[in-house]
Amino acid sequence: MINDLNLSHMQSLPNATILVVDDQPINIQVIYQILGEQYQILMATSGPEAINVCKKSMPDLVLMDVVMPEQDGLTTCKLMKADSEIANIPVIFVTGLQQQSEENACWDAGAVDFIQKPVNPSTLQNRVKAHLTLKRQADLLRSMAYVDGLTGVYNRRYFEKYLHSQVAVCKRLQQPIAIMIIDIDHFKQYNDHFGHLVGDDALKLVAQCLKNSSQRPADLVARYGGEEFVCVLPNTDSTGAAHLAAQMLVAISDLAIEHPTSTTGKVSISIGVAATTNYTTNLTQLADEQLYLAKQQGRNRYCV
Ligand code: GH3
Ligand code: MG
Ligand code: MG
Ligand code: MG
Repeated sequence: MINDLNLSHMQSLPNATILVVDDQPINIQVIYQILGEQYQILMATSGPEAINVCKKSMPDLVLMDVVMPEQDGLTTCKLMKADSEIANIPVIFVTGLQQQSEENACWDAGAVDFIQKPVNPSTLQNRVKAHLTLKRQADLLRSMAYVDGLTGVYNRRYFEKYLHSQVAVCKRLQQPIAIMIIDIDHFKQYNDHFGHLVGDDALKLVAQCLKNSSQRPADLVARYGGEEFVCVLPNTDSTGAAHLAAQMLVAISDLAIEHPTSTTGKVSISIGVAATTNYTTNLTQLADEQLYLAKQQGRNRYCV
């Protein structure tokens, strides 16, 4: 996910990836010999390269040299902490600097720890292990806070956050943005007929189907609540959003989930679509109004 809420990089400790940044390859070699058997090691020999590797590979931890030509480790760490996409990656400084003031500068730059060169292998191993464990727990908490427990898609809290951030991105790039609100038709009757547990299974199937239908990496599907879902579509106008809505109706119909009391005999959805290039528009309210129309006009359709 393209922003600070990246949840796709939770890794177990044994598979953790560590980026080692040092302008002297021999120093990287020393750390590689200590950690290379347990972890996947990435390397960078300058600050700018380190930031590129972080964005591309999202390592779980960075071991950073302080003194480097061009852009030192302190500046690099500060840049990382200011960039929401990679700010959550913990940075440990590994340096030969001795002064207390220099050590303090490392903390001020946003480091989680500080290791002296020459490196004591046991200290390095144990500090790394401790920080990777903390990182893994933090990732897990973040994911639990933003993922819907039943369906596995994002929850409403994440939707609000994501929509907010993407409106800002689209405004900056002068691109349209669209959202959809998706509501399962006659779902109360479905539960009444099959029971809540079967209803839960249907919700899971619908959620996964909607997620699979969305096409671009920036598209986001979330559970809005109950039997309602939302979809955020950055850089999408009403025509593009309507196109996707039509595809979702077909995809849900193709699931062919039996629903004896619905008009089609299958579970169907209604969709309210709203798109804008006016970034102060309340998209959720607009989409909700369109959803209401879709229900009024007979369900199993979208309105835009
Ligand atoms: P409409 O076509 O107008 O949307 O009718 P509806 O029955 O889908 O709408 P209504 O708002 O009357 O009922 C929504 C139902 O969704 C009621 C509730 O039982 C069901 N529901 C909401 N959350 C869950 C859930 O987590 N699990 C299950 N099984 N059902 C849920
Ligand atoms: Mg150096
Ligand atoms: Mg509803
Ligand atoms: Mg409904």
